Amino acid sequence: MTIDTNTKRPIPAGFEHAHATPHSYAAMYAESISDPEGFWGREGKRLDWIKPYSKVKNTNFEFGEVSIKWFEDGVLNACVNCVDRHLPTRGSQTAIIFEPDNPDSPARHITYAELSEKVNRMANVLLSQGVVEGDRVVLYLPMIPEAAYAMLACARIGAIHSIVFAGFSSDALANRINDSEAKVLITADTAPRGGRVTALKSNADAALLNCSEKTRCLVVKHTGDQTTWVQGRDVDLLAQMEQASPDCPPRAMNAEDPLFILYTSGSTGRPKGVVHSIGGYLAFAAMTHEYTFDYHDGDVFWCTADVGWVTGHSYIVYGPLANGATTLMFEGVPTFPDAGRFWQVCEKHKVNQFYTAPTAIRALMAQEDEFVTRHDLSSLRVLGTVGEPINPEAWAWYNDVVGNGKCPIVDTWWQTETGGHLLTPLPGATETKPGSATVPFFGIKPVILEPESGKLLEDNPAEGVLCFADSWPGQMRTIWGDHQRFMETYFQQYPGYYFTGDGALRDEDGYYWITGRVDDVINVSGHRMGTSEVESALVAHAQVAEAAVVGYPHEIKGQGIYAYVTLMHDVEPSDGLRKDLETWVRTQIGPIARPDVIQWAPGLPKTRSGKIMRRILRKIAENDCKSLGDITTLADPEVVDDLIANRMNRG
Ligand code: 6R9
Repeated sequence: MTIDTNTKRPIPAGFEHAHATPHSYAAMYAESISDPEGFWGREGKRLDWIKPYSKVKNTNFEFGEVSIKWFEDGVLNACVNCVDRHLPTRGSQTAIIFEPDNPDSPARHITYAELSEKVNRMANVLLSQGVVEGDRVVLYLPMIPEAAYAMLACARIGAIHSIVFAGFSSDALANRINDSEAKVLITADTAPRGGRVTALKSNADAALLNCSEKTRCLVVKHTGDQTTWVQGRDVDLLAQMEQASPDCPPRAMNAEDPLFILYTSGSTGRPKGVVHSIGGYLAFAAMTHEYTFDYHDGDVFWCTADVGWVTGHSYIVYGPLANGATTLMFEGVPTFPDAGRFWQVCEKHKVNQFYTAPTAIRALMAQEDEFVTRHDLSSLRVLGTVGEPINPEAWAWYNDVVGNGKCPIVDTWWQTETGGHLLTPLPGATETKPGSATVPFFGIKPVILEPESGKLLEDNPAEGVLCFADSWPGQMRTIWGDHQRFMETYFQQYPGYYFTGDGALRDEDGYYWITGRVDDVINVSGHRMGTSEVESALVAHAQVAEAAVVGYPHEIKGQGIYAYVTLMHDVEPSDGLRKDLETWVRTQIGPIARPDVIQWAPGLPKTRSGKIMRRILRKIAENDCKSLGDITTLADPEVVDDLIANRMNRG
């Protein structure tokens, strides 16, 4: 069955009173573009300010002078906005529903009053450990409420949190602790996920061997599993919280002070510490959460991402809590104990908005529909996706089988750098097309440029690189410790624009379709991975001389990791060595970076100037060997024949 992707799907019934309707979207969007000061000046008021701002927007995209400031003289506290201000009206409302990995363990409902108490206590523990305003605190935690407490506790005292995804290895963790010069690491003993257990604390121990001796380690005893304990360095966080006062005055922070750092992969070099600041980020996360999901008071909102990624920051913690929502935190995985878990949890907690990644949808779609249909999903109103393009088949299954044709699908395009949604349908306002992220959010000015010349393509249809012509409050402010790299990465290639690294097509209706990354970043199950990171890990192995990594189409993951490896001259390839390299990359970066395919390459195709021709390697990995294009510039064209003859994922 081919799916018609070009005809707009009407807005389902029941969204007549949505926050945005076709008419109001058009009017509000027009205003947001013609008068950003007025528009955002009003929207900024969705937050509580200790001292209101008098300036709204002060942004400059000019290379060499890039500077992004919103609400710059305003004073506020993010934690107060997510917790304290809800207490008078919502103290006994559930703020966080915690659904544990094991379906037989009871769920926990944490009210706003309890959230306040925990966060205040944790903030006091941080203060007692010497953490002061501006200090960095690295979080290496499972999907447990303590992760949200820790984020908010940092925000309360003006410390900057940096979450490292619990699936990253100890080496990756150490790099991030060192780059951010963190004073404190917060981790947990062990993390159950999908019935398996990750030894977080022992990874943390290994990481801390390579960090400053002064780094303290606060440990959440979550499972109670035995771990080693370093006297004087390790602190039992929950025990300390019990001793601590439940009252910690919030720090008055400037809108432009950093709220968090989140490391993300780029096309070159080490992961970049993306810096988001308090006022603009929080206002944007709250506003997008409300409009994109048509969130209303009393709704139960579930974003299945991990807090280690930006999606978890904006749409598990900051956006929903700023809006006084009930947000669900799920410790487990979609397929444990079986492929019905997501839907069982939706039914159990009467979830209204459900937000997940295409990779999860594809994995579940491959199972019997009965895993879905045996559950009562009538509470669902809006379904969201994020992280990678959704293929029309997965979109249709999500729409028909999960949403029963009644739930608008919001395909939200955004990035760690953007803080929140930039391209997305709004449930009551935008007719959808399967696979398209549709139209810009309020205040967002997307453009398509010709990749080579940078020429602005104004007519429809247009295909090229996706850039943005002006700033929005949730935009990242800098790369931690390297503003020059920030400017070079995002503002140099196409002067005057923010460059996303994505390619896109704008169709006759003005709808945007993301065509994928145009740089050396691949997207594995919605996780961003720099091919250069995997290459660096491989060449760090004693038996590897050279490596080149590309993405190739993978049925479930979207993209798989394909590594071409040249061994040292005296090393023989073997299956044992292949396994060794897989394990090696896991320990260097983490399981998500493990190559799906390792092909032994006696040589790599290079230009005469020594540049690896990835275009050719991509084609071979895709089994598209007939259209290799021009290979006459290669120093040694024969290596290509060998690579084709020995390609690995035949099919
Ligand atoms: C939020 C998040 C960002 C990259 C981005 C793009 C891809 C995200 C997408 C999408 C197509 C969507 N991406 N959402 N591609 N359709 N709806 O995922 O942030 O981890 O920084 O990744 O993900 O390629 O540039 P991040």
